[in-house]
Formats: sequence, C-alpha cells, structure tokens
Amino acid sequence: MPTKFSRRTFLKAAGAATAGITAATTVPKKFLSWAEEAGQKDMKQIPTFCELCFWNCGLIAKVENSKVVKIDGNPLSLRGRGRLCGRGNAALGALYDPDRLKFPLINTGKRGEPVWKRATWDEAFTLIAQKMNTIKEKYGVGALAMIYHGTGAAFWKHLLHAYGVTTFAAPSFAQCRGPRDIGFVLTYGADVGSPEYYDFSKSKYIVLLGSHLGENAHNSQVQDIVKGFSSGAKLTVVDPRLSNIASKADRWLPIKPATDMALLLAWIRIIIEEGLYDKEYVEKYSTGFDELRAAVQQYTPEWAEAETSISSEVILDVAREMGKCAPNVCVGAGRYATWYGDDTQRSRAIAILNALLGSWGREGGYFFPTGAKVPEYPGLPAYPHHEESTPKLDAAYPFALLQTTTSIKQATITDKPHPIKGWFVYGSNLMKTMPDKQETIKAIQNLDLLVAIDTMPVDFINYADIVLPECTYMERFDEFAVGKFKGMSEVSLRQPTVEPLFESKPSWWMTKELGNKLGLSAFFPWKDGEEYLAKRCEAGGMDFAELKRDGVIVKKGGNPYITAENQPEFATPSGKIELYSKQLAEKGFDPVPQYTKHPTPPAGYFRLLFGRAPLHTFSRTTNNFMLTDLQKENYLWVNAKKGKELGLKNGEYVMLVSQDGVTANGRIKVKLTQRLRDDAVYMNHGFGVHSIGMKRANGQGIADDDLITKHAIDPIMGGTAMRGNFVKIVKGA
Ligand SMILES: Nc1nc2c(c(=O)[nH]1)N[C@H]1C(S)=C(S)[C@@H](COP(=O)(O)OP(=O)(O)OC[C@H]3O[C@@H](n4cnc5c(=O)[nH]c(N)nc54)[C@H](O)[C@@H]3O)O[C@H]1N2
Ligand SMILES: Nc1nc2c(c(=O)[nH]1)N[C@H]1C(S)=C(S)[C@@H](COP(=O)(O)OP(=O)(O)OC[C@H]3O[C@@H](n4cnc5c(=O)[nH]c(N)nc54)[C@H](O)[C@@H]3O)O[C@H]1N2
Ligand code: SF4
Ligand SMILES: [Mo]
Repeated sequence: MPTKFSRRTFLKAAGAATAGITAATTVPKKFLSWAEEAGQKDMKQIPTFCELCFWNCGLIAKVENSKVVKIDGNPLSLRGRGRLCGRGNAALGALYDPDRLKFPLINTGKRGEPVWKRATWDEAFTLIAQKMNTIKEKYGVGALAMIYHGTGAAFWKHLLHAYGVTTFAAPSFAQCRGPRDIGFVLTYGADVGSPEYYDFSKSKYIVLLGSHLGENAHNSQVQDIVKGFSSGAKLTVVDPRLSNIASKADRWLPIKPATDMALLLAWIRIIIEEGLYDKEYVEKYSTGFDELRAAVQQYTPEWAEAETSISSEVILDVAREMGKCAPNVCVGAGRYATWYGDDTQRSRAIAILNALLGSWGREGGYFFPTGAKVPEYPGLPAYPHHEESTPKLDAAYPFALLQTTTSIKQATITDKPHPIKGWFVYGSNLMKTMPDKQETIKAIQNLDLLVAIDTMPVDFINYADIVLPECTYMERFDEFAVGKFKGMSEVSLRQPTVEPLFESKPSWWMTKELGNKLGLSAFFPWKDGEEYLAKRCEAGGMDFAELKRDGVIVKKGGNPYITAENQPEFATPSGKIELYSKQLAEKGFDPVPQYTKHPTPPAGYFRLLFGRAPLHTFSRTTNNFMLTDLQKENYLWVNAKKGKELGLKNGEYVMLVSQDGVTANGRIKVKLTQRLRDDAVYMNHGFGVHSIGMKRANGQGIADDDLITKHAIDPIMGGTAMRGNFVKIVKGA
C-alpha cells in the first residue's frame, strides 16, 4: 500500500473491487478530500440509491475494508441534490441491524404463532414451487396474488407475471395515494407524479392540506419549498395540528378534522363568484364550468365556517390571496390521501381548485415533467394471458385503475369473485399497513400459501409460511429508479456497496432461482443482476459504466409550462380538464364533488390522527439503531387545556381504547401541547411493534394500527380510509 493517498492511488484502490462490486472511477471533488484524509485504507466510494423511503435519493457509500462507514448524498441525484434526510443518513443502521432476517425460514407452527425452521434456499424454493403448482392446479392461477411496496418488487412481478398471475396490489395505492391519483386522473387525465410535479420553487402562493412537509421528509420537495419561501412565496397550511411546516406558514388554518371538503368547496365558490379564476385558461382548457358553478352555490363562506370552524373572513381572505397570485399558485394534492372515505372526491376538489387558478402547466403551479424510460430486457418471451379467465377483483370500484389490497383481502375471505389462496408479500408489513388487523388475519388464515420477502422480522412475518430474507438495498443490484422532473429526467442505479450479509440474497437472484424451479428459465436469461441492468442500459443507448460511476444519468429537455407552442393534452374523455365529470355521473357518483358530513367523536373520545415521524419511515426504521437513538417511541399529542381537564400530566404513560372496545398493546407517553385541537389526539405511525424479533422496537409506544378497527372504503377506487377512528384515554398505565 502506498503511504500517501493520492487521487491516482484512490482510483486504483477503487478499481480493485470485489466480485460484483465496482466502485466509482471518477469521484466528485467534494468526496476526494474525505478519501485523502482517511489515508491508507482499502477504500471505495460507491453510488447507489436509498430505499428508506420511496423518494429514492442518490447516495454515495464510503466503504472501508468491505464495511460501509459513511453515507453522503449524491450531488448528481435530482431526488436529493447531494442531501439526505435524517433517515437516509441511517443506512448503516439498516445494513448492520443485528435483528435482520438472516436465513430462509419455514413456519412449522401456526400462522401467527410460528415455529421457525431454518431452511436452505433450495428447500424454501422447492416448497414454494410445489405449493404454487398445487394452487394453480386446484383453483387456477387467478388464486395467486401479490402485495408489494419497494423497488425490488419489480423482479417478483416479473416472475409472477411469467407464471400467469394477474393480481397485484400495493398498500401505497389503496392505503395511501390512490384517491389522489384517481381524483387528478378523472380531472386532468393525468396524475401528479411521484416525486410530485409541484413547482414550489417558483410559487407565489402555496396551500397544503394535511401535508406536513418536513416531518414527511420528501427530500428535494422540501428543498423546493424552502427555495419558494426565500423567493417570497406565501404559505397557508390547513391542518388540525400545528405541524412543523404550519409553524413556518403565513397562515395556519386549524381545521376541524374531516371537513376539508367544505373548505375546498367554499374556496371554489368564492373564486368563481368573485371572478378570481383564470378566465382564458378555464374557457380554453376546461369543460363543465357552468355545472360546477351551479353545484357549489350552497357552499357559502358562512356555511363553511360552521362546518370547518375556520372563520368565514379567513376563508375569504385565503381565496382572494390565491386569486391574486394565480396562476403561480400550487394547492398541493397531498400524498397520504385515504382519510375519510370520500377521498377521491376531495382530491378532485383540489384538482378543480387548481384548474380554476390555471395552475396546471404554469410556473409555480404544476409543471409538465420530462419523461424517461429504460427499455425492457431484449428478447424476453411474452407473458401468458389469463386476465379473461379470471373475473376482475375490483369490479365494485369502477375507477380502481390499479388493483386494490382491499379487494384481495375481501376475495381471500369470501372466495368471491374467485378464491385467492396464495399471497406473495414483498416489503409490506401488512399488520401495520392495512386497517382492521382481525380481518387481515382472517384472510391470511384462509390461505394455502403465504410467502414474505423482507429484510426484518416485522409483525407481519409471524403470519408467513415461508420467509425469504432479502439483503438490504446497500447490498444489491436492483431495478432502476426512473424519475421525471422539471426539464430533466433521471435514471438511478442501485448497486451493491458490500456483499450481502448472512445468507440474505437479492430479489434478482431469488426470482431467477425460483423461476428455474417453476420451469420459467426462459424468462430469466440474464447471468446476474448486473448483466440484466447493463443489457437494458445498452438497449436504451445509456452508458452503464457511466451509470455505475455516477449513480445517475440525467437527461435534459422538455418544456415544463404551457406556451403557444407547448399546448397541453388532457387524456380525459372530453380531451379537456373535466370540472364536471360525466364519467363519474355515468357510474352514479357526484359529477362535481359534494360535501358529506362525517361522524364526530362521541363524548369522552378523541379522533385518532396519525402521521409521519420525521426520523422514521413507518415500521421500516423503528428498529434502526441510528434512529432509535433519536426517537425510540411515539407520543400521544393531547391538547394541553383538554389534557389538564382530564388530569393528564406531560410525560405520563396512558393506554388507549378504540370505539370498538379494542385496547392497544402497550402504553404511550402523553405530550400536552397547544399545537393540536381539542377534539383529536395525534401520534406517529410505525411504533408499538409487537414482534419480539425486533428487539429495539418491540413494545415501544403504541401502534395506531392496533386502534384502526374501523375503516371507510372509497366507493370510487376502493381505498381504505382510516381517520374515522375514535379513542379513549385510560390513565394508570
Ligand atoms: N395505520 C396506518 N396504516 C398505514 C399508514 C399509516 O400512517 N397508518 N400509512 C399508509 C401509507 S401512506 C403507506 S405508503 C403504506 C405503506 O405500508 P407498507 O407497504 O407496508 O410499507 P412499509 O411500511 O414501508 O414497508 C415496510 C416493510 O418493508 C420491509 N423492507 C424494508 N426494506 C426492504 C427491502 O429492501 N426489501 C424487502 N423485501 N423488504 C424491505 C420492512 O422490513 C417492512 O416489513 O401504509 C399505509 N398504512
Ligand atoms: N419522515 C417520513 N417521511 C415520509 C414517510 C415516513 O414514514 N417518514 N412516509 C412517506 C409516505 S409513504 C407518505 S404517503 C407521505 C405522507 O405524508 P403526508 O401526506 O404529509 O401524510 P401524513 O403523514 O399522513 O399527514 C399527516 C398530517 O395530516 C394532518 N391531518 C389529519 N387529519 C386531517 C384532516 O382531517 N384535515 C387536514 N387538513 N389535515 C389532517 C395531521 O395532523 C398531520 O399533520 O410521507 C412520506 N414521507
Ligand atoms: S427522503 Fe430520506 S429516506 Fe427517503 S429516499 Fe431520500 S434520503 Fe432516503
Ligand atoms: Mo404512503
């Protein structure tokens, strides 16, 4: 080893990578100083991307003697721009978690009361293949389904499609952004994207309804909103809780929970009646203005005040401020949108409000993204088609453009419209994710096969028959992350920074092996994950070596705004923005959103509100030792005055009981605060872990999901709304 570490020797060390791991060959200058300081070590810097949430920010791993020692943001990544959120920095906590799933496991006990047998990979795959074939013979391939969240799911979708499976659903749709996407698709013929196409950095006025940006840490989006502020953007936040972003806002509207629709409809009415809308835009690009106007007449500011508890003057002022700043206004579509059951309609109201302000395709509103695509691996056989022979699961929800977990669960319980007997669950902790655990357990007990592909022994794992331990995102090649941005698009590469620990394996490997057992080897012609990605890059005219070196390939181009030459197209039946939706009317839904009153908590109960912990992602990180140091349990926010009336003290532990008499496991610390209304309590989601395998997280705080014993189904798209639960505080825990 040379005694002095120069750039040249660093590159040499980087070149001497272990099998399957190749390092960056040119390193951004910023990082070289770190390499030089560190001296004579066997060091590499390897770009890859984060999986601690779906934002998938680019990161650079510093690897010393085959150990990742530090993580930095990749400055070339459009999703992070060189920065990482607190969770992103905790990659080492995910990679080196001693509680990780280490070997394939077969449950020889009952579902929910497992007796684990350590298995070889071959044993696990043989058993899965046998069970799949039996289910296929007995019930048809339609009896298999997959539920997923995360990048590696792509390989499992490929395997199952190749086998003939057609049922795939994601809680990140039906329990999250689905209603928002459908509300916008019904209005504009397009959704708002992920990352969302918000043009915050250019906005003059921003409105957020229950999106607590900053606590919900969407990396580049948070950077954009801060840029917007520094250029003078005004912000109004509508939230029953003074969230961190609300505390930075010009106006905080502490709305009565479940009444946002009233506020939105009143704003629509004011903007129309005071002529504040963008007349030329509305005339040129939309249809149904007169019907909209007639349908919102009843929603006066005074009426909205009675519903929302926001004064009619404030409602008027905000509408006028929006009108004054139009079209450089962004009324955020939100992300977690399954709130009260009429969520597609609420999202449509947001979409309509933006349309009146003319903000779709305008600076400071919603930009048109630059598209990107990586071609499929060349020469793959076509998937078999079984759709015709399998009745559609989501027939009850006419606008479920993606299949829903709701329908999979119902079909598994009722065998209707056809039986579902096998679930593959990738990266989704169903015990915490889907409402009504007892119903989920009932569905699971009806299965002949439940395969879980995960990294951690989370609550849900205890219900699986076979557990396949995936290596973490720091140890694998994975599907590309393709992102559409303003005037730019990005393809990001995930590559291993170290070899997989224990016997964990990447999904590209698991699916190829299982594919071989199922006689599907023609669908897996690649030698390994790297070759799979390299061939696709080549087919798309991208330089794979460059991608490995930089972590991302960014392409520029595309006009983000409407101009004389860049006229928008709307993929709706009318080819226009549909303020009035004939599609909805034809299916028996309100063509213009209307207000529904939701139940309020009975005496002695509070509405249970929940949201993101800034330093955790759901149950993904609640065992991460770098993050438990920062927040190990959740707290119950209680309005200070109300709490004192109840004799509660700050920091005291309490128990919680749902309106259905279900007591949540464990206890939670009270946080008395003036930052919350007195008709609700609030907690972070992801805590109150039951699984004893999650040693650090087990028993810390209370799980919101223990208390979500009731849900409302969005009749338009099948999403399950969870904010209609009420809880009672029980002292003496
Ligand atoms: N009660 C309640 N329910 C909710 C929500 C809520 O706030 N409260 N939020 C809803 C929302 S917004 C969403 S998006 C959904 C999300 O819910 P899920 O789809 O369940 O997503 P996560 O909680 O992120 O998934 C966590 C699982 O992925 C595993 N995992 C982590 N990394 C990897 C990996 O690299 N490979 C594999 N195979 N597994 C991995 C974790 O160990 C964990 O088991 O939940 C929804 N459900
Ligand atoms: N740090 C961190 N960031 C994350 C995640 C994470 O787990 N951790 N998860 C990611 C995911 S998958 C998603 S979907 C997003 C979700 O991020 P958001 O879309 O911001 O959703 P929530 O976290 O559910 O938002 C909760 C906010 O809504 C407020 N709220 C509750 N009820 C009402 C109501 O009736 N009306 C109004 N106006 N507000 C209400 C709550 O007080 C709270 O401030 O975050 C993403 N970012
Ligand atoms: S926002 Fe944070 S957790 Fe999410 S991908 Fe980026 S760095 Fe990772
Ligand atoms: Mo989500």
